[in-house]
Amino acid sequence: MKRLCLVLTLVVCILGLGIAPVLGAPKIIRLNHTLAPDSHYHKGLEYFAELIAEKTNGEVEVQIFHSSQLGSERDAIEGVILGTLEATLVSTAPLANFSKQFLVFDLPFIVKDRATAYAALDGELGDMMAKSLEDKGIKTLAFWENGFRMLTNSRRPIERPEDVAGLKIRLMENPVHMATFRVLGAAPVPMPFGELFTALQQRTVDGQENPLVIIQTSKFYEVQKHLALTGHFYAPAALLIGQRFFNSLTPEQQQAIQEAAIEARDWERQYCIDLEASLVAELKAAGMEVTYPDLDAFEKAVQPVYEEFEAEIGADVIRALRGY
Ligand code: EAX
Repeated sequence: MKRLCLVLTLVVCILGLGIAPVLGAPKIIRLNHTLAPDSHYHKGLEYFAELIAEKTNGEVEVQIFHSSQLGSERDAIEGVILGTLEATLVSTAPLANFSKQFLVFDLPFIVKDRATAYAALDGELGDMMAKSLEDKGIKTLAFWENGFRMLTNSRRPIERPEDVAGLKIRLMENPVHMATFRVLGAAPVPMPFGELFTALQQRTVDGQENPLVIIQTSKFYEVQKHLALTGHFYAPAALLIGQRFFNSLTPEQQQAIQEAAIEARDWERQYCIDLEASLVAELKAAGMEVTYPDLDAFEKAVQPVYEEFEAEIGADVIRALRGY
């Protein structure tokens, strides 16, 4: 009898220990991204976390891991699929390895201005892209902005497409991006972002391409002399959360997260726009030499990429993004 009491007490204690933190403690969303703590992603995510804390009265907490602390963008997407990571903010380019619906945004010069990109991402095209991830267990909360990508390198100023030939350029893992630089005669090197600074520093690659805000906050100006304002790709960012995790939350918590994702999206997009005006001057002051290449010539030079991918992406989808 005594022993039974002891066992029962133990069981109650163990159960109690297990349940108490669950009842009292917040639900944790661990969110990984690859950029620096002063990047547009991180600032937007801090606001996102604040909004969620407010809207759920602290029931849900977002813990942000910057600088690829929990892995590359591909690792993070896989983590969200497997449920080993709750959420991530990634460029849409690596998502093309999981769903072809994303490829259209990777075409060079397809997005001419932000208003067009936002209308497409917040409308039918964005819905289609989000839907294509659902059967993988990924819920897309919103499309944020990474930005218009600019080319940097350590070898020479870029004015014309021919200047790119022969350069080793690090790219995101994306078939359309790779094809674009191959058509320009460059040697494309796919590599996770977390390895990029060292690769540039050690000259394993000659150059890379990223939005100005990343060139600034990841300090690429320390290891790259030449900046060409090409804006050749527009990179959206996708805020992703695991569907199974999301389903484990109450409807009120789910709504709070969804609202916060949209509010923080608008905040982050505006932050990017406001910042852009000053970035060229700042990068010049940091020692970069800036060129304004012949963009018509670049656009003409990369036309074969459209032919290469038209069948795979769909002529109607390409037209939809071009004509929004
Ligand atoms: O999504 O890998 C890249 O160059 C991306 O711009 C970065 O990871 C942010």
